[in-house]
Amino acid sequence: MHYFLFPLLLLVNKVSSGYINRHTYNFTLAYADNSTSVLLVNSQFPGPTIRVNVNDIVIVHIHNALHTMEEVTIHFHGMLQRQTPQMDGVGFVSQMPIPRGQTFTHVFQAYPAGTHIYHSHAGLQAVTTFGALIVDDPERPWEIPEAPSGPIAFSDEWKGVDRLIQEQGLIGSPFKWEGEPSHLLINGQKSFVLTLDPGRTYLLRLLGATSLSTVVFGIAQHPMTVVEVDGKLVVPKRNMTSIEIASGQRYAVMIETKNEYTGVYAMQASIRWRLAAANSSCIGILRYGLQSAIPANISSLALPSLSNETELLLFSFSQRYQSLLPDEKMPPGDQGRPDMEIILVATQEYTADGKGIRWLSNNATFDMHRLQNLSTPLLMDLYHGNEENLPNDVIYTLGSNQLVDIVIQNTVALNGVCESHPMHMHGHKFWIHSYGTDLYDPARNILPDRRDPGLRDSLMVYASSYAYYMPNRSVSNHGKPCGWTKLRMISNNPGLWMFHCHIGAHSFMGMNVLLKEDIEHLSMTYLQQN
Ligand SMILES: *[C@@H]1O[C@H](CO)[C@@H](O)[C@H](O)[C@H]1NC(C)=O
Ligand SMILES: *[C@@H]1O[C@H](CO)[C@@H](O)[C@H](O)[C@H]1NC(C)=O
Ligand SMILES: *[C@@H]1O[C@H](CO)[C@@H](O)[C@H](O)[C@H]1NC(C)=O
Ligand SMILES: *[C@@H]1O[C@H](CO)[C@@H](O)[C@H](O)[C@H]1NC(C)=O
Ligand SMILES: *[C@@H]1O[C@H](CO)[C@@H](O)[C@H](O)[C@H]1NC(C)=O
Ligand SMILES: *[C@@H]1O[C@H](CO)[C@@H](O)[C@H](O)[C@H]1NC(C)=O
Ligand SMILES: *[C@@H]1O[C@H](CO)[C@@H](O)[C@H](O)[C@H]1NC(C)=O
Ligand SMILES: *[C@@H]1O[C@H](CO)[C@@H](O)[C@H](O)[C@H]1NC(C)=O
Ligand SMILES: *[C@@H]1O[C@H](CO)[C@@H](O)[C@H](O)[C@H]1NC(C)=O
Ligand SMILES: [Cu+2]
Repeated sequence: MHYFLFPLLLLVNKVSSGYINRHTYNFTLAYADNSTSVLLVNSQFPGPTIRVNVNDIVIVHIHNALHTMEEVTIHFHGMLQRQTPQMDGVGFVSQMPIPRGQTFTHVFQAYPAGTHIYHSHAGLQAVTTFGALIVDDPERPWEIPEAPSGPIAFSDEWKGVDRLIQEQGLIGSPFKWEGEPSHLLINGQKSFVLTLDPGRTYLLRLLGATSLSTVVFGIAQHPMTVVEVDGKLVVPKRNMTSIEIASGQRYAVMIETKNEYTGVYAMQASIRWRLAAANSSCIGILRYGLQSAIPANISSLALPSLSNETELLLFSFSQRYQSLLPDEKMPPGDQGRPDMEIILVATQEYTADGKGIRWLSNNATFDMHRLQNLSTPLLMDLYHGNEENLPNDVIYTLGSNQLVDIVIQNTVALNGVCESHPMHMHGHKFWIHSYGTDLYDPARNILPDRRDPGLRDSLMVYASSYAYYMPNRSVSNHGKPCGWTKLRMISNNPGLWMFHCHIGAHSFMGMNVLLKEDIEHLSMTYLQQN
């Protein structure tokens, strides 16, 4: 057990040398149209964009203005929260959930630069409770205009389905599935129009703000050059007709508009890795200037060619993004091996009564209701050396500055389908070391797939067999291995961090673990607000 004598209210004014800018935002969380289904930030959808420079101090007052007993937290997805793990926005883990009428103030340093998101981390609220968090780096290499629309967020919509009833069904006995989303939305709209000038190069920021869907996106006749992945610079990947954006992932891409006075092109976002509802694709328009008339019949426009699952798998397994910066290269390890390897076997099982369904990691499920009776957040307990409330079956302990590999082993769900899981790690970036089909073999799968994989914070664990579109599915395959992904990270950020599936339903059904990292060096800095 560790005891810490640091004063809890350590006020730090200067984080690094030089003048620090502070930016304050007021977020009021309330239901749209007084419907408990749709929870919005400041009545906007998507929520207001936070835009600051790297290393600035961001202050966000989160006010719970709901008229029910629903509690909220906001997570700043992509922020490392170095020295401020208590600002990570996970209920019962980094803070108590914010009750009705109360305000919680986040104060953190914007780091690293890039394209990020903020979203609710409570229940399925994030279906509508999200917005862009853009951290500019004055030294970023591109000097081109950004799309005047601002960041472009993809999300899914369940028309006529109440979110609270969805939540009840997911952890109820019997289990009741919410159904697939009825539509994808682009920036909250079913008919998004992006107006750009002809003959220029633009930067578009694409946000995977979906709760369930993995999206492929493209714009007809406008190939994309991917320059940034989850906020990190990558070796530019040119001529991408479409790109895959899983829940929690972000991309910055460049496109060139053609030298023509008028032009109207279709853009399209479609669902991959799940059996999508009919017409759930979202078709938007790119037009050159206001002078370009949008045709009355949109379906007369040619659609972009979007990769299917086979092509997406091929890309991720063999051609994926690479780190650009020399100081962001993956360490090779000792003859390929890390200091520590963790294998997480993800399974789906019935609850003891045989009617409910949960997701498990190494046989332990972690739905947040397990923590509902806590009166202090687990991180605060750890800070005070109190480990008695820790859910030890879902905690993985990391030492100081270790090279850690984590393998996520996918298995076939109860219905015989192997799903894909977009896994997100709080407090970290990691390298995707390797991907594989079927079962991970620690003795053989030692070498990375490629040199210099990209750093990111949200990856896909693919279904490499028994996926929904493959012919040989059967419930008798339940539990069989069906693909794995290995990430590599350095444990250099003391804290208690969630590592979880970013599919809202899967996380709600327990697909979460906690990384208890270098608690010897845990500090919680409270940065000054002015
Ligand atoms: C936030 O709300 C407080 C209290 O209502 C107000 O004084 C302050 O000016 C607001 N700040 C911003 C940035 O809107
Ligand atoms: C919103 O819903 C609450 C609870 O159902 C009700 O008390 C209140 O009158 C409603 N407000 C409006 C403006 O409809
Ligand atoms: C770009 O991709 C398209 C379609 O995949 C291909 O036909 C074309 O040759 C590529 N262009 C370049 C310059 O690589
Ligand atoms: C999908 O769109 C087509 C064409 O607009 C329409 O005929 C069909 O009914 C739609 N299907 C659903 C399930 O909405
Ligand atoms: C719209 O265009 C499509 C493709 O050109 C055509 O099949 C369809 O009949 C048109 N719909 C209307 C309402 O004109
Ligand atoms: C994807 O498209 C290719 C042709 O480009 C085809 O061979 C393959 O079967 C398709 N895969 C799926 C899952 O539809
Ligand atoms: C999970 O439990 C099963 C049987 O109860 C056991 O065979 C298996 O080894 C366990 N898996 C892990 C990763 O602990
Ligand atoms: C929380 O407390 C209530 C009331 O004492 C109890 O019924 C429930 O089982 C507890 N929940 C957990 C997860 O411990
Ligand atoms: C059936 O599943 C197995 C196990 O993943 C796979 O190796 C095989 O190719 C599949 N067969 C067909 C016809 O898809
Ligand atoms: Cu999942």
